[in-house]
Amino acid sequence: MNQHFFNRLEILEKQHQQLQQRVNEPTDQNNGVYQRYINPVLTAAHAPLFWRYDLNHKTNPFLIERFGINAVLNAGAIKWNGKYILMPRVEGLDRKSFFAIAESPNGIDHFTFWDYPVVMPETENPDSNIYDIRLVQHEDGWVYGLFCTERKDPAAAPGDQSSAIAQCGIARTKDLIKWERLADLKTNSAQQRNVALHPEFVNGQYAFYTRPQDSFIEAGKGGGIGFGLSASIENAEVNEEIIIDKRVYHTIYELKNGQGPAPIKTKYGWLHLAHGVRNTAAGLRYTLYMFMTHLNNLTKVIYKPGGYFLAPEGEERIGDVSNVTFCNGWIADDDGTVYIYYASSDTRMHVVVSSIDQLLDYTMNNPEDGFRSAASVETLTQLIKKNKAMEHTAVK
Ligand code: M1P
Repeated sequence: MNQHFFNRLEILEKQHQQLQQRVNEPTDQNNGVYQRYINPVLTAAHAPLFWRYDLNHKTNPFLIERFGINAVLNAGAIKWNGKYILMPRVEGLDRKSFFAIAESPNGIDHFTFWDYPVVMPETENPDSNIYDIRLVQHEDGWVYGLFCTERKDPAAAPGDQSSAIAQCGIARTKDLIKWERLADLKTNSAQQRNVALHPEFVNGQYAFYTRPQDSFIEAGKGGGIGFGLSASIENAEVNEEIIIDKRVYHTIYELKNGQGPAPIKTKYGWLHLAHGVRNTAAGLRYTLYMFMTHLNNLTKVIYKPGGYFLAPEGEERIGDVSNVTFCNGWIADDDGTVYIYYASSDTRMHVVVSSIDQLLDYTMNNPEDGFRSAASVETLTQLIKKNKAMEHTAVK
């Protein structure tokens, strides 16, 4: 009897159980738009022990971790059979990402992985890596997952082991278990990442939010978040990409931006959550921002508060790629509660809880970016004057 094996296994099982059953509490900070929570909702440590260890003491006498998980990040999200579902990018120690599904009864804690990872079929051109899925329940009856498929650049010079091509992979399902892989999205852009599918038909066609990019890392002349239509989803092809949200000098999205999850429909317009990237002396900084598009003209941005909506704080600032918040999944409940799932520093998943009313108020009433310091001072001065004026009225 290998007592060491069984002692260690008992400790591991206890730790894992405690993590899964840990109750998440709101932090004492609430900025009026959303409530942060103390604990991450999903981490590498949430991966089941039976993924990571050969649990047979004869074949693994030292109880060595055989399949390590490096990170759990950038999750798509959907409400499914009354459960809050996350479909994160699970990254092994070998750097390969794959998808797996975790469910929670309440959206803020007790996220538990399903037993098996998602088997995502390949196309005739196998993916080297797949990640960052955006899940959407489309009005055609399918649940679609749009994700980044990455392959080595066939034109890479000899010895170049890092040039890659990113494109949008498309798959669909009726049960989140069996996935049908469709052809990758075709566009006129050299590469694509951060593509999401609009939940409704537009002029009888499928509508895509795209992020054209010149190369694997650089958006370049790609310009920003694009929008385009395709008659087919089985062989999706967007021939014209209209840039609806441009990169702008001296903003939090000056270097790159990208659509987050599919937008949420409200009576005032479509609410969008996106990420913006700026450069700093310490490297790239990814924050989240919001905007709203017109209900009947999806290419028209009608509200866009200046600055970021959510940025990494505290421990969130540190990880595999530090100073990053990234969101590709949110869930709007029927009662108006909105669960926003974001990853910090390409390492773990968190939630903030908001509501449609709060997100509308924020998006429609927070000041726009004036693009100059003087404009910011003017905006601030107006707010101060308004508040000072109240000191002499009964509205206190
Ligand atoms: O490392 C930060 C993010 O970088 C990429 O996003 P983008 O294409 O907008 O730069 C993605 O690889 C994403 O997964 C990652 O979180």
